[in-house]
Amino acid sequence: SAQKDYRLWLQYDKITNLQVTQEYKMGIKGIVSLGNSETSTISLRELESGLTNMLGNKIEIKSKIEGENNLIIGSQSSLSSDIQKNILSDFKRINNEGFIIKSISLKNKKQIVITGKNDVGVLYGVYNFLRLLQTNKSISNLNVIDSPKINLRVLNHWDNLDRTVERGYAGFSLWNWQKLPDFIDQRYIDYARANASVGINGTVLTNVNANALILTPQYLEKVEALANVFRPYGIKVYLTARFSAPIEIGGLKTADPKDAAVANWWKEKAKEIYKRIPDFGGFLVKANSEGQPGPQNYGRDHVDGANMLADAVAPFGGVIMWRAFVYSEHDANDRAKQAYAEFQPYDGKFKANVIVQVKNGAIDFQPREPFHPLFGAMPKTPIMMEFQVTQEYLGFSTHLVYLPKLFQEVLESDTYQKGKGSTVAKVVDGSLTNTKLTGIAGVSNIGNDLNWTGHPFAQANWYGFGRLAWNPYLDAEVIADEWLRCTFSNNKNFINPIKNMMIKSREAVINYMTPLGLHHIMDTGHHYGPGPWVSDLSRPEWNPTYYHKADKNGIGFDRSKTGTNATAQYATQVEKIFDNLETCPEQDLLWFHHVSWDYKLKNGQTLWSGMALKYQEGVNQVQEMQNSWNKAEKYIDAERFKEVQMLLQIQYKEAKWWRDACLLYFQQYSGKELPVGVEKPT
Ligand code: GCW
Repeated sequence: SAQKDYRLWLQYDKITNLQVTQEYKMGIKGIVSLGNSETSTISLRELESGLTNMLGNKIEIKSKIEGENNLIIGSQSSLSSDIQKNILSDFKRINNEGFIIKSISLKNKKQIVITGKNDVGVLYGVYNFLRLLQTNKSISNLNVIDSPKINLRVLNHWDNLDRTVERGYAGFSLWNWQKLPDFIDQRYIDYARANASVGINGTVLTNVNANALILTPQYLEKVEALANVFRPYGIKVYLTARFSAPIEIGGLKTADPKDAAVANWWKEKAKEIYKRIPDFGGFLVKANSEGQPGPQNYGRDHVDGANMLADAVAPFGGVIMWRAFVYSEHDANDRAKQAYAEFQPYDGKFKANVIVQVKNGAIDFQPREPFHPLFGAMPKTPIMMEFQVTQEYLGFSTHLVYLPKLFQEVLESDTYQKGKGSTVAKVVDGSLTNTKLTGIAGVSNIGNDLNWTGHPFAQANWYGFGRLAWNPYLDAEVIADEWLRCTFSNNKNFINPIKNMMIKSREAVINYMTPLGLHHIMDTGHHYGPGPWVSDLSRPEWNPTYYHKADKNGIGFDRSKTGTNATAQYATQVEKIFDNLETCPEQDLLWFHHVSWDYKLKNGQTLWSGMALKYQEGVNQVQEMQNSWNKAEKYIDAERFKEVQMLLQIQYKEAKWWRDACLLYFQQYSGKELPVGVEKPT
């Protein structure tokens, strides 16, 4: 069953429900594949093996449509005109990557058509069709018409060339640079399948902090080999571009973006890359951030740097994903304000193929952050979302935390930038400002562990990221339901309690780590476990004490107008809500306000008691997760059951560690007893 771990949500187990199997066997008598590209071959192969495994018998592959109840797969142009007639109007409703799954009547015979404008759309349709079966949905009267709402749906691998992964907790990098380009690991193919099955269409192979070596011919040859594997799955390859590459590998004296030789070096580099990889996606750049080189080293700005690179890839249709994750020790009064302060004035100044990549919150991938104020604030600039799928601040791959809940919360947040209903999702899918170039990135949690992601449930975060990248309006609970059925079982006695466990897991981690708007109090450097006491780091804004500001008077970071006025970076309606203690959501209280230990929470508890009880609640929630999981044993394989059971036991131990460490530390300032109901530290 290590196999099961490896197969992710593409298990294709034999369906146990007889009635369901009966329906599928009646409804699928043969497959007719009309395409002849590599992608169509993949579609056919996926269907064939998926159906064979799920139904327990082989489905006939037919060279032409004979009889009824065939699955006809092929892109629009490959369909005969009598089939096209049935679905012509549906093609108007999909974009280039969309698909149509439809029951039609052809010469009075019932057939199912899976189509799209091109073969990748068909492949997405095939995976969706297989998912219908995996989740035991009826296929008797199909009419699914769907398209991705975001153009660039990419994973960001923080993988270094030595195969270490920055903030990676699932082994080493998948990319075996030493054996590439000639050795194609089966894992690359299975990685592509998994991504395509949820609609991910891009991958940045290298760490934003990586060196420039990846851009040398020796490595580009290897990148090309990976691109060739991923291409038929609809996945484009991107690379990080270290800004100082012209010096480090190009032999130039400078990397000044205004220097003609530098601009030319990048143009030539782009040409070289596109010669190997004609559909290369473009570059992701971390510049002048946490010590990385950038245009500011030469007195230039982000616009100069991004536009110079944009010019280099524009002739080939490439994009520049320029990160807005910047902060500096020189303006340490409030790190949360810096990205907005630096980037917002650049609105409208970037070239058309630049998209600014913004983390979901203004600090750094915390268990909870209010949405980043840049969303909606740069209407003339494409802005893409950066989520972190790897759990840097959320217990690595040891803690079970279902992240789509976090992603959904951010996407649903209302920026009010164009009045009520201006959600982050509408910024990201471009509908708010009619932006054509749109994107979403997830910092990958994938490594070479047998199960890819370290924790079996961390697979759900990869899956869920992909589903939300396809459609940022999906509900996290629906995604959890799908994932559980595809990954484990369709038995509702398993699904219901375990789904509930997943849904609650995100609030649990907030409760036992950073309740009520606390943030960045993890131990230093590695960010695992509590460290609210750390105060001696070289840069002030790296210290947990900088973020919680606990003292005898109270706790919290005053970002309201009596403090750093970070709230002013939001639209007025939002600013007012956050600014005012009465209206500021309690979940963000200590993010925006410094309040006294006696401050009365909405439920009547004092801040101190309420906070202590939240820590306890987090611990209790992990215990409930354990109880739910223990009841799941009889529904799933022993190996994954045991793995999750052991991991939950660690999580429970560490939830108590968090509670005890934080409460003992903060108690020195509050000077108060723990309230009834909070267990004494052991
Ligand atoms: O969260 C911080 C991480 C760094 C990371 C950086 C970034 C890749 O601690 O490890 O570097 O963010 O996003 O650039």
